[in-house]
Amino acid sequence: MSDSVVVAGAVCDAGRLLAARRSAPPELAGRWELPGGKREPGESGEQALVRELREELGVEAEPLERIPGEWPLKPGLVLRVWTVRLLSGEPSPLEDHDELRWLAPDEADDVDWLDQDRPAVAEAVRRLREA
Ligand code: DCM
Repeated sequence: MSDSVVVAGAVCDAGRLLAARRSAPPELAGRWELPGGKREPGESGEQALVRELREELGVEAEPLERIPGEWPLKPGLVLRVWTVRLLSGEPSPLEDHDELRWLAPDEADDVDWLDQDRPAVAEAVRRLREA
């Protein structure tokens, strides 16, 4: 059986990256992540990401490019990440998060990212610096 997929967005706007602080479960609460969630049956990764960002942040967003790689979360579950552009709305922590921060590249290490998100965050920040 193929792995289940968690999709997450490196949401970039005005040269900054969006970080979201998890409110649950207890072992992850307080750590920061790229917002996203589990892909559902029948969805593409991009479709799942658009849905998750709508539900969690209340925004309409467009996945741009997949960040190469895939990071294991637990057996049978992997994380995939896309760069994302906001189309409309101002992100707010509607679901799963209790705080959001827009980080400039030099601020990217100011928050305690989930370990599994760190490679994708580093790549997104590298792209922000180049842009
Ligand atoms: N997850 C992660 N990194 C992200 C988003 C999610 O490691 N950027 C993990 C946390 C959970 C699982 O994926 O173990 C499912 O996420 P959620 O609870 O948000 O659906």
